[in-house]
Amino acid sequence: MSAERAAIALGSNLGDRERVLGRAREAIGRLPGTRVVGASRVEETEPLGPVPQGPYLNQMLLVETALEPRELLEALLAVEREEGRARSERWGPRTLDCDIVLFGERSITEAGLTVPHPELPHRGFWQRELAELNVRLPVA
Ligand code: A4P
Ligand code: MG
Repeated sequence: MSAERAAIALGSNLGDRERVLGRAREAIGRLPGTRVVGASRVEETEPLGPVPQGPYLNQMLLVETALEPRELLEALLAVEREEGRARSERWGPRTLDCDIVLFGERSITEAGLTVPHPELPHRGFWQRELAELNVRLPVA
C-alpha cells in the first residue's frame, strides 16, 4: 500500500488551546496507516470571518497516510467530535477544527470534500506554515 503526504490545518479558539492542539496531534498520529512527519510552529491568529470570537491558535501538520482522502476526512471529523465532547460548555464555539489543506497532488471536488482547501489562497498563515514545512503551494 502506498502512502501519500497530506497537509492538515489545525485551529482552536476555545478552551486550553495548546492542549487541544497537542491532543489533536496525538490522535492524528494514531490514525490507521498514518504518521505525523512534520509540524509547523503554533501561531496565534486573529479570527477570520463574520462571527465575533477570540483569537485562534493555528498549526499545520504534515502526515504520511495510507488512508484515502475521504477516509482521512471522516477520521478528522471524529477527532473534532472527540475534542468537542471534552469541553463542558454547551453551544459554545468548537474547540477544534481540522481541515485537509492538501492531499498529495490531488485535486478533489466532491460533496463535502474540496482539496486543495478553497481558503488556501486567502489564508496567509496557512501559506506561511506550509512554507515552514517546505511544502510547495499548488499553482492556481
Ligand atoms: N469540507 C470540505 N472540504 C474540506 C476539507 N478540505 N477539509 C467539509 C475539511 N473539511 C472539508 O466543516 C464543514 C465541512 O466542510 C465538513 O463537514 C467537510 O465535509 P466544519 O469545520 O464543520 O465547518 P466550518 O469550520 O464552519 O467550515 P470550514 O469550511 O471548515 O471553515 P474553516 O475554513 O475551517 O473556518 N480564523 C483564524 N484566525 N484561524 C482559523 O483557523 N477557522 C475558521 C473556521 C474561521 N476563522 C478562523 C479559523
Ligand atoms: Mg473545518
